[in-house]
Amino acid sequence: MRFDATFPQNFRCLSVFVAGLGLISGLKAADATKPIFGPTIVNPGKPSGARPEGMVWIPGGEFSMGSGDAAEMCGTNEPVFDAQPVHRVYVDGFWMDATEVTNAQFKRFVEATGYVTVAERTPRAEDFPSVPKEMLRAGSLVFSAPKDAVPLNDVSGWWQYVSGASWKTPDGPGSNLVGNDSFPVVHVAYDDAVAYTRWAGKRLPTEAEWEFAARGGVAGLPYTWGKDLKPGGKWQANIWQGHFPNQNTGEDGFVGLAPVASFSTNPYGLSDMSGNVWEWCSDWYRPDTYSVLAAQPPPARNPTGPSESNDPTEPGVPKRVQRGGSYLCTDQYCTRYLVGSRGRGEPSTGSNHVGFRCVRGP
Ligand SMILES: [Cu+2]
Repeated sequence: MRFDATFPQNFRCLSVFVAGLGLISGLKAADATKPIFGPTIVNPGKPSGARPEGMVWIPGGEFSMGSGDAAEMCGTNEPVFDAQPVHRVYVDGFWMDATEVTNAQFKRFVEATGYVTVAERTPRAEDFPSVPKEMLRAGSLVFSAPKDAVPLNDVSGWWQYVSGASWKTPDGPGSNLVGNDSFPVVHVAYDDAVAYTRWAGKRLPTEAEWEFAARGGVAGLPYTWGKDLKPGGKWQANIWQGHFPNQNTGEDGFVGLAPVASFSTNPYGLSDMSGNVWEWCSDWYRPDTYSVLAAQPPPARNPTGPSESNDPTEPGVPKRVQRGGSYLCTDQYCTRYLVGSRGRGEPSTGSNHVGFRCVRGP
């Protein structure tokens, strides 16, 4: 539900906030002992074809997928049980965009096709019968830092539905993309991302492909770059420093979004697999996806996710998986920039911290 009079309740998972842990039924807390990550067994060989522009080869193979740290959290003290248990998964090799899709790339797509994104379309009264007509305005969610500290259990303290906000006016009417060609495109709904991938002859990654790629062939590390948050005192990703959500010190070099590839790449040559913007994956979201796979003989081969979504924190609202966290991630609120953790979003809901990247077969 991109637009609804009950805002902000339906937008909770944008950043990704979840209240009511008690609602997550059927999930058990992880054992006190750490889950064991097996080695990553990388497929040999390379594709014979030429490397597609802007993409890197992800060899695929077998790896341990999931989060090893039950202390990871999202929202006010919600541990990431949905990323457990760690289980064995196999994925075939594929090409992946080295960076998040940029404004310049998305602009070429829109110019070639005339595509109008979900955020630019005026919501139809018949789709939102309970919403007063005057509130049916095209727009999207924009992060807006409050002046002072606010309670972290109410996302309306920092998310605003801005009429007229879209990929080309990311902060709302009057804003533009001048100088921002190499920034990740934002305010893209799931359908917008899929439309772009089709035009580009690509597709969205599955969640398993995304995590295999993000781990860079290395097993069981918490971050895409290794085991320490700030090796050598240096930030490795565009996340939040300061006090969330009212004060961002920009210690990593960026207060808001960063141009893609502003930080070191992972071993596969991928940029920003942690932080900057959340990235859409093709799987439906369910918190029990991993426990279902873990109960089957390993490894799960090229998993594509459950056949339908279920998010017990918002019953009836379908969700697609998002991965990687964003520039708003912080240990004070949401640690889902960690490589094994998961996010999700309602497919028609974009915001200024959600984007995507594409993959394609060899
Ligand atoms: Cu986060």
